[in-house]
Amino acid sequence: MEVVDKAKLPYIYSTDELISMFLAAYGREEARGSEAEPAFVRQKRLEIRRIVTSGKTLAATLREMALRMPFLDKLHPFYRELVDVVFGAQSYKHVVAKVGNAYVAIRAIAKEAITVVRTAPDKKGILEARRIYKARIIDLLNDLKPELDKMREIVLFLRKLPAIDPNLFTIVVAGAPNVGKSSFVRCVSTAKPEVAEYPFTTKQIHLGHIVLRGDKVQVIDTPGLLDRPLSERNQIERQAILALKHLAGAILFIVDPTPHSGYSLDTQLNLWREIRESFPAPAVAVLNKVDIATEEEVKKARELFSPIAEMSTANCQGTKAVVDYILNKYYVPQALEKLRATARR
Ligand SMILES: Nc1nc2c(ncn2[C@@H]2O[C@H](COP(=O)(O)OP(=O)(O)OP(=O)(O)O)[C@@H](O)[C@H]2O)c(=O)[nH]1
Ligand SMILES: [Mg+2]
Repeated sequence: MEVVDKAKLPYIYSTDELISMFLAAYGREEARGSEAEPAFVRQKRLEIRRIVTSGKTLAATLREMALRMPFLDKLHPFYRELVDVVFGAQSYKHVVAKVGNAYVAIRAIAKEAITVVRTAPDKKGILEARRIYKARIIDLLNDLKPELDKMREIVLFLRKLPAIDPNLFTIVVAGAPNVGKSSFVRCVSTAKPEVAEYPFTTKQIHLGHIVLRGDKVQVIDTPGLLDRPLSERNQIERQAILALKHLAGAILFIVDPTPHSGYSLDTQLNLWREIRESFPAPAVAVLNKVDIATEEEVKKARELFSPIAEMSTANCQGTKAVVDYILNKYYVPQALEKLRATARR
């Protein structure tokens, strides 16, 4: 499934820029042909060339813009859903189709203008045809303004999307604020985590990668996203958060059994329940900060969360075991299944 290829996204010209481009292409054509020809014939020929060139230039530009927009139906659901939340899938398709199809109208306008020029009885007729041709094209471009503006907005949005590869197995890190999520991503990432913007939050996500035997998996920490109940979100934010479900190979829920984070075990338990209900991916809980947790605190948290492991992200103790557990349990079977599927083909 396709990922948004930012390098391939088109530059979106504004109506004004397109009008300038059109007029420049029109003006570029110079008189050619033999001096022996009557001036009127030469003028008609030049006019027709100007109409053809300017029409073709404009039509090709509009088409190219539309063709380079990501094809929504082929886009990975993670990206498709984000685009849908912001712009609406129908609206997106409409905008792209309208810009892409403008060439049909341009061609028709040019064809009519050429006929009028051909049959013009005198110089005045040619000038009149030219005036009408230019005016019609400019009208058409002005009509396209809302779509061009929208398209530019869409491209800006797509350029800002985080460089998440939804085709990689992804561990999504969740948990109340301050429990050690970012520390965990730092502990297990092979390189320094990248920071990216996530739609609708001023917050950023941290994107780490784990390279194992030539294979790569993604770890993402989502500050401000998976740390509060969905019921506290507005509709748009909720949808944007739920788009994460298309990524998660597994969810790692980090619990702070100590009072250190400032969130009680009850609060964390509610969040844990909600995340398990809202996301289809398998979720596992793990206890953190065992370096400072009392035996009593750990015991209580164990009972409530049935964690798969205990760790301390302050010194990265036990974090590798957590990753190994998740990969062995959820990634390896999936990778093997993929391998078998390829072998069967
Ligand atoms: N003692 C101890 N402190 C820890 C441990 N892990 C994290 N901390 C501390 O807890 C605080 C929060 O850690 P972060 O990794 O930023 O936690 P977070 O969940 O990413 O926090 P937010 O992004 O604010 O939600 C920091 O002051 C860490 O130094 C741990 O294992 N032991
Ligand atoms: Mg953090």
